[in-house]
Amino acid sequence: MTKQPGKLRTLEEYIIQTQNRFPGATGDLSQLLRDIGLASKIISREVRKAGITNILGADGSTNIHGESVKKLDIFADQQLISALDRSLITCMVISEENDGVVRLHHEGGKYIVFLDPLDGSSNIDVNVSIGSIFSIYMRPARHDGKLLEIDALQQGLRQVAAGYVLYGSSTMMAYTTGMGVSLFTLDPSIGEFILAMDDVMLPDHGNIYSINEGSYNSWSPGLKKYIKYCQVEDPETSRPYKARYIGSMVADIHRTLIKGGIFIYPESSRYPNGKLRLMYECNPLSFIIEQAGGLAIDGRNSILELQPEFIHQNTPIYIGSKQNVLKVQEFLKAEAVIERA
Ligand code: P6P
Repeated sequence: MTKQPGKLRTLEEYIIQTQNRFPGATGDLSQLLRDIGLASKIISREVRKAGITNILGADGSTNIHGESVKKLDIFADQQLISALDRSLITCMVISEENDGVVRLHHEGGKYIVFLDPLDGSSNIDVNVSIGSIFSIYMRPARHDGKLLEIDALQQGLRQVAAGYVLYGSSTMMAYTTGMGVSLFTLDPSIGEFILAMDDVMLPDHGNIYSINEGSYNSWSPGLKKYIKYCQVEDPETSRPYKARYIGSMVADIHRTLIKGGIFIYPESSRYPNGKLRLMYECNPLSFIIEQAGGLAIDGRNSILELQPEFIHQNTPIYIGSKQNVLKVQEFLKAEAVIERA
């Protein structure tokens, strides 16, 4: 059951109070989370006024995936990276907006941070919710103290913290350090994130499925059968399900965290390895959902157990309430058996 907090608690107070539960804590991770909190407040301010200033629209450049880059993407990337650079505890940043790794000024920093600075940016011009995603790893120790790009290629299981900021009807931050999921709402009148929910747990089953049905023809037979299963009337299992797809992963995952159900971005003819990125979309959001009692798989294996081979790697993802993910896995496995027969 998700606990509603008692007295008003800011993000800063909450981070310090949870840090005090670990006597050996140095305060570095707390500082890193505060840095991200500050940067996201600045990004939120720009997102809110994007319709007024001429910050909307592409700036003509494209990111590593060939997607046109909106000016807010660049602004968000710069704000987050400079916030992390200032506190000298992060050594390297990998972001969707930069082809290679970004080595920060203090190469001795103990953390490696992955960022999707402004996920869903294609929705900026139509005023649909967008979000920032972050994923934090410890830098592996090396005898020679060197920092190599492969130091960033760690399984999602090794994340020390992860979270997102959703710029929606309100600005909300969700994060986890492996001790459950906490949810904060930004109160713009005081410029503080206020604790809204603690130990967030998503429902074990939900009657919402979320997938881009435009790519139906390129789905696997098992996935087609699963979506048809969701659409059959059955009051016993609260079917037919509702279909909800925002096209902004942070918004679709946030709804899944609160209401339950399943979000799917499968492999397809256009995206043979899926469209979404493992390190800065799927891993952090899978950490959040699994900490809230849900599941996240690539169709066969746990997302968090995937061993990355390169920093911008894609993966298919089936993520959400445990029962919903287990059910789609059943359909995918049955298809695999038929194919082998
Ligand atoms: P499609 C946004 O561009 C994004 O990376 C995710 O936020 C979102 O879930 C997905 O792509 C939407 O992709 O192919 O359905 O438009």
